[in-house]
Parts: sequence; structure tokens; C-alpha cells
Amino acid sequence: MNQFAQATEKDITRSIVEEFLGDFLSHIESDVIIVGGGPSGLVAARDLASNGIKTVVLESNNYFGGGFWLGGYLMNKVTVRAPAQKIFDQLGVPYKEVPDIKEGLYVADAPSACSKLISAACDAGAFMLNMNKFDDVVLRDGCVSGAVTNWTPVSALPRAITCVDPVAIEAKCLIDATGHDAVVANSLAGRGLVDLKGFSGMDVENSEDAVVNNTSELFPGLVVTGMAAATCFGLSRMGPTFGGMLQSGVKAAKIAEEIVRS
Ligand code: 48F
Repeated sequence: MNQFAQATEKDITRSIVEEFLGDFLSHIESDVIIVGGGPSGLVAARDLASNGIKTVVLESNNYFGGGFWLGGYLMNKVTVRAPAQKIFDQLGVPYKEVPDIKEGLYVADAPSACSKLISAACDAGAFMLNMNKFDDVVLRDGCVSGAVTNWTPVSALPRAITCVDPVAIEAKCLIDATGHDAVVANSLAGRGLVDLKGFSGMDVENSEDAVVNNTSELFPGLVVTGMAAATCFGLSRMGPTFGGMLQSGVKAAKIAEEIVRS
């Protein structure tokens, strides 16, 4: 007598294909597409989806989390400065206050923080599309209106081997959360529609506030968050501390929600 319930190969195949395509089809017209599933994008996904906004996260890797799995220098501890530890409280991430300095620097285990943030975005109901590489914007009436995407391995194939056209998902707003590369904003810069400054040298004291303050709608229908905002506006990088990323994601979600509801 086998322990597991009876199902054959075709049953498993059908369940995967039907579930995936069902979810995909119900999101080809969404409210917000977040490109990049690092810390800023995941916080935005959590907040938007939990407010009933139909949200897709496009991530080119097979894993979500971006740079949040490691603090820096291949060491898996992440720091945040007050008030961002409140987001750790919401997520249930244990952390310690760093002693012997001014108050308000906290350290946590990166795998714990990152996995809880991914869970929060999933639990809130965001549609999580990994192995999807953002290829281009849908640009309609001078407004970003969707994302063109392809499977990551397909988009890496040289055109001499094969040319597979991507597909597009429509949305009222995109959030560029692709980190230093600011891939979505760059797709507009390449057409002369926006001017990107490139991020500046490290200055942890000022850069986190600057990133949150500059989290904004860069172009009609395109909000920039996290290190993508630093790249767009010529802000200092901040190195391995993540409060600015998390708070920037909170602000990006608010701006995107206003766009969707306007
Ligand atoms: O780089 P990333 O973690 O962005 P972030 O949210 O946070 C930055 C910090 O991790 C750190 C820092 C602050 O302390 O300096 O670097 O701004 O995550 C960006 C995500 O975007 C994905 C990429 O795989 C990563 O998970 N990404 C990049 N290009 C694409 C993409 C693309 N073309 N399509 C889809 N996803």
C-alpha cells in the first residue's frame, strides 16, 4: 500500500499548466507591474496587493529577493536604521540593536528577513512571475501602459540561434525596482524620453533619505524605487543597509496606488 495519494504524470502536468496559465491569463490586464523582486519591489508588492491592487512582480531570476539575501561582502546579515525596523516588526523578523553606537542601528539574519518579505508579498496576493526578463515598456499615448516580457533563458539566446518574440502584460502603472541597472527607466532613456544621471559614490548617512525622497513618478505611468531611483536621480549609493530600500518600496506603493485610483 503506497503512502501517497494516486496521481499519474499527466495529472501533475495538467495541474501545473492549468494553474499557471489560469493565473497568467487573469493578470494580462493588471493594475501595477513591479519589475524586479528585490527588497524595494517586494515591499511595494506587499502593500499594493494587500490594498486590493492587482499586482504582478516580474523577476528575471528564478529566486525573488535580489540583494536582500546577503548584507554585503557575501555575509548574510542585513542592517536597517530606525525607523525601518518597524517593517521587520510587521514581517516578524527577529533583529538585534547594534550596541555601542548611537541608537537605532539594527541587524538581522538576511535569509530570515528576505524569506519573510517574499512570503508577505505572496500572502498579500501579488502574482509572482519569476524567470521573466523585462524586455521593454508598452508605451501608449505618451504613458507607460505595460511590460514586454520573455522567459529569461529565451531572452539570453543569441538571435543567430533563434528569435522568439516576447509577450506583453498591460497595466495602469509600472514600478522600476530593478536596482542599480534601472532597466525600465533605461528603456525610456534609450529613446531620449528621460535623462538618467547614474548613481553616485557611497554616502550612507544621506543616501537612504535621498532615495525615499526621490521615489517618484519619473515618467507618466512609471514610478522608480530603491536603487533604480538612485540611478535615475544621481543619488549616492548606500552600501549594505536596507531601510531606505524598504521605505522606498512603501512610498512607491502609495504613489502607484494613487495613479491606479486616479
Ligand atoms: O538589486 P535589488 O536588490 O534592488 P533594490 O530593491 O535593492 C538594492 C539592494 O539590494 C542593494 C543596495 C541597497 O542596500 O544597494 O543593492 O533596489 O533587486 C533588483 C531585482 O531586479 C531584478 C534582479 O534580478 C533583482 O532581483 N531585475 C534586474 N533586471 C531585470 C530584473 C529585468 N530586466 N527583468 C526582471 N527583473
